[in-house]
Amino acid sequence: MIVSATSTVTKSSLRNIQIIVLANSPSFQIGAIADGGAGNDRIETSTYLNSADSFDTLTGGNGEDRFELLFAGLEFDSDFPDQGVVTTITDFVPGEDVLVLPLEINTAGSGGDAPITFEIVQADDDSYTDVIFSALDPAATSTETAITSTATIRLLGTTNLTIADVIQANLESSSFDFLY
Ligand SMILES: [Ca+2]
Repeated sequence: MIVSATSTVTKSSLRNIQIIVLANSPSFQIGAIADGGAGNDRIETSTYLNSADSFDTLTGGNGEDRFELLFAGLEFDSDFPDQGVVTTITDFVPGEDVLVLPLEINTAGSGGDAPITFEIVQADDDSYTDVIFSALDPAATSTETAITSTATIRLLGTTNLTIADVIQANLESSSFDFLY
């Protein structure tokens, strides 16, 4: 595996599954690159959306790879409701790889966690497919219009993605005593 990161990176191997964990702390410049290489990999990222300048680029390599993406720090700003592309995966193969999103996202405001939903949008020219997730501001009151904030995971070169390729789970970042 290859990892180039300003994030905290931990690597381990469990039952022949290579595991890469990228944890982007709130104050840290991110924009990590991780490449699982051959074999079945689990690549986990923990991305703090608020304050990030650049985002992670992930490559699974050959094998059946599992991308577990955790996000935190989602803001609800009516001027900037879309966070844009927050993670790029360069070689996602539907039916072989799995994209795992959390059930909820930690928000930057006082509203606590917000449930997320997602939709799949394939580019008109088939050059990528976006998985766009969204959350409704949990702090909104019934008297104001709640802001929906969105962010995009871009799968470069991927077509024919289906909801069977994307699952939502109660993700927690792995914590191991790492053996390199
Ligand atoms: Ca791999």
